Amino acid sequence: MRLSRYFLPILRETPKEAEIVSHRLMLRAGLIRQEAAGIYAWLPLGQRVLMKVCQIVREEQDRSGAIELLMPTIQPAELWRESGRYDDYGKEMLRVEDRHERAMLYGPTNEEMITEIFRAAVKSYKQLPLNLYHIQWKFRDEVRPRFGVYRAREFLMKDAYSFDLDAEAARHSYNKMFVAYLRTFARLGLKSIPMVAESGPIGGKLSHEFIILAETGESEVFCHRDYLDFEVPGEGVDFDDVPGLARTVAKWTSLYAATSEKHDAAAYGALPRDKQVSARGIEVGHIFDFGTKYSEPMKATVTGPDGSVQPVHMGSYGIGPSRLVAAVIEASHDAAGIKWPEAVAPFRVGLLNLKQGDAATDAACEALYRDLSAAGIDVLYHDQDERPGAKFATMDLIGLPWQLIVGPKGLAEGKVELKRRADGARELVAPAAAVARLKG
Ligand code: 5CA
Repeated sequence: MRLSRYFLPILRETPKEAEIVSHRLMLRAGLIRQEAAGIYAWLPLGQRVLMKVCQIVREEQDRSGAIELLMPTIQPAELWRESGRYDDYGKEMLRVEDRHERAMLYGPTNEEMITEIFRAAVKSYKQLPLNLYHIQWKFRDEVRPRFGVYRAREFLMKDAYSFDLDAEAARHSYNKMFVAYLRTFARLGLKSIPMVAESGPIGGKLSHEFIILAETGESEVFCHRDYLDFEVPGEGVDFDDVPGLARTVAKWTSLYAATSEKHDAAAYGALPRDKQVSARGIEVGHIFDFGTKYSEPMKATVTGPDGSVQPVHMGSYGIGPSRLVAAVIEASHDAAGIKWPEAVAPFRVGLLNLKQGDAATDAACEALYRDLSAAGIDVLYHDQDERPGAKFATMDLIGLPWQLIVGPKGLAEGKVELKRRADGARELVAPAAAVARLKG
């Protein structure tokens, strides 16, 4: 992509309203723009990151055996009257009326709708287990939307819903999501810790929040330090291995870890001093096992092996991809801007032409742009007429993992500069060698 033909509205000034670094950087780097309180447009650069986060979430859901579908954002109130949540949800729910004066709502979550889809099609235990998920916008009329997309009113959620014959099978479905979550956050370059949590309006007794430790986190959390060094299950993890997954989950829940709502000061106090971590955290995922809370009132039943008809056991599993974009920035930035991990970077390479209009420099940049693009590498080519200093500042701000810096001085010696954003490491190499390095 040539910057001259792209849409990247960079802000030179730090926006006053932004209290935390990810919000400031997202506004400045032209990732998002606020359209109303807690409601954001995703600009092209932000959209690319969001889609990359979604793709990783999707791959790990699919790997665990979950199946993707897509439910609407607008739901009929009737469904929520069936579960009894229509009145419970209160002011957080955005209620609308259609032209026929039917009560509708903008979905804050989808337990009711997925239960309706399930009960229309599944009648026998032989069709279980089943886990259906979608990635769709949600609306919650939060009292205090803040920190940009971190706590928004409209936000993207991956929500998965599992269906099983009994509580034991449901536990395995829960464990599958638990492990898929550990893998998902690790692939995003984040260290997540599952913590015992309150289940709130979703319900159920068993629930874990996946927390990223960060100073700006909204939650107060307490955990055992050893979690920070636990190994995340690899790509080859067998999601059908019931005892194997149970062991992994047992290990990841064996030590103390709780959010403030579930904090047990005595249990925490009993940990050795040097193992106590009391910190702030960002909730990036939340999983729930709520048994028959929805299937019973909504009559989502299956015939079991013994011929009896019984309500299915359910769980739901949420991840916030839009919040994750902010969480990745909170975890990876410096004073100059964002440092995207390769996995979610909007482009892999920024190509900087330090002397736009100089025939040799232009030609070298064009050749690099062509060769990198041909190799399938996403390049953002800064081909505008700006001072080198301004180009460096823009590239550091938007945080692409690699900068390829091309100027007349280096070219005179047959060299270009390759800079790694993560640690600022620089290398002078021949243009062909730079391409080879970036391909590798
Ligand atoms: N139905 C369940 C699980 S599918 C559910 O709604 N869970 S939740 O309320 O915990 O939300 C799931 C995830 O969505 C959270 O872990 C968080 O990452 C994200 N999320 C929730 N509220 C917001 C918000 N206001 N802004 C951004 N992300 C949010």
